Amino acid sequence: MVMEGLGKSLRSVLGRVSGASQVDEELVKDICKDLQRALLEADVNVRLVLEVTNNVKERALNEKPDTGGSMKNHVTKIIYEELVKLVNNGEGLQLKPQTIMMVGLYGQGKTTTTGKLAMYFTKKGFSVGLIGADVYRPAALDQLKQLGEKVGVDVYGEPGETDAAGIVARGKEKFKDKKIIIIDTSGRHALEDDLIDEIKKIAKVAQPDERILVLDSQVGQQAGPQAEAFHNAVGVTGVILTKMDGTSKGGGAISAIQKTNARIVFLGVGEHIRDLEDFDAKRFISRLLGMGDLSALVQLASEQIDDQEEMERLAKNLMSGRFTLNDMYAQMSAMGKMGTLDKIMSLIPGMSGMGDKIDFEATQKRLNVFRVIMDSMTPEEKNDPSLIKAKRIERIAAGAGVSAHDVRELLKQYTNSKKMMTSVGKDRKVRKQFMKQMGGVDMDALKELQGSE
Ligand SMILES: Nc1nc2c(ncn2[C@@H]2O[C@H](COP(=O)(O)OP(=O)(O)OP(=O)(O)O)[C@@H](O)[C@H]2O)c(=O)[nH]1
Ligand SMILES: [Mg+2]
Repeated sequence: MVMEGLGKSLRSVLGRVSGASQVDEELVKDICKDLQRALLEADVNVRLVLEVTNNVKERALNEKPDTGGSMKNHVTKIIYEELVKLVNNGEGLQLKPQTIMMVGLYGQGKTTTTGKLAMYFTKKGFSVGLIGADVYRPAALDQLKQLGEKVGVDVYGEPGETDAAGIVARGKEKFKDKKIIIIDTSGRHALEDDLIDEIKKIAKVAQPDERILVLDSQVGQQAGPQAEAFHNAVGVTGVILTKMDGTSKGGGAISAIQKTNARIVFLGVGEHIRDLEDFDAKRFISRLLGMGDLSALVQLASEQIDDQEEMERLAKNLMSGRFTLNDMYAQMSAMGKMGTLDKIMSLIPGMSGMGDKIDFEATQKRLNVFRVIMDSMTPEEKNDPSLIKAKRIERIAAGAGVSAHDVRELLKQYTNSKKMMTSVGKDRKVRKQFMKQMGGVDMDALKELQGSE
């Protein structure tokens, strides 16, 4: 499988759910098979795979969707929740005096992350000492010293010394008054016996409370074997996934935590020492599944949209190329409720920048005027505003007690909206996204997803 295979195959499982015309037992079973395949290919332990898929099956068939929620959202939500459980392997690093040893292959981010952790613990009020035990790469100690300087913590190292375990022993002695000691070790391009021997020796001397595997999130399928090798050597207790600011969605991490039975403690999200993020299983899975920033979307939605039916109708009309004044009204009022369209669009993968900025208050005011004007129209006119010419404009304005200018404003707005909506409707990919987000997704179910937080 290609890199990021897991995220991709999981997204295709969800795609099958949302693309199905009907969710029945047959489909649930089929989807569970796909889910099984996806997880097994990611090296997830067979027992756990069965647990996940059995839970999904059992819950999908027996639990009732939330009131008003669709079966599709119900199943999507269950898959999401079971995956969250799968990566939720325990708490982050404890705030107590401890020795932490960093391990990982070349360039994964060990040294950078050592600096980030130093900053993290310093901020929490702990005294921190760093030990540079990378005797493999000549510049390694300087890199660590620079980081130590930035954070304002002491760094112990012995330039030219080749016995890493010896450095660690002396460093621990030197830092015996420090609450937190973090040991940076060397990496290799590939798993090699001398690296494994070295970190075993270091671990023996250091007796670290935490053995943290630093893993570049781009590693993908290689994550499993790497994690396993380090785990066999020193017993990995935690994983930090780095470079999550890149394009990778971190699918390989699931294999890594399965192989080590460890938990993910942090995510590295940039080159700067500040770029360390607490691991949040829900956010992580949302990202892996390509659901955009679900929690942000849900927050917006909870500010309220209840006219799901309206949106579904609108989305359907869009598909058929129809767009009436009533549609525009529904669309505007839904957007008014949700804040700015722009904000929403930016949360949907592939849709950022699609929306015009719509001011909530101004929208409400205009809507009130539009409502009055539309009440003076015949159903025929509302369905086909192109019928409305000069004479009708006069009549409608008089009936609504507004100026002809106001009526023209409404018609102009309609023409613009229609243009935008038909351009959305024409692009198949965009239309699918739009349908999914506006029509197919039950906002209540989304809210529910985050409800337990
Ligand atoms: N964008 C981004 N870059 C990162 C992150 N973490 C580390 N890097 C970069 O990755 C590169 C390698 O990081 P190092 O910390 O030197 O990796 P290492 O594991 O210590 O490498 P060796 O000591 O050579 O084995 C550097 O250019 C870092 O700036 C991250 O979370 N995001
Ligand atoms: Mg390094």
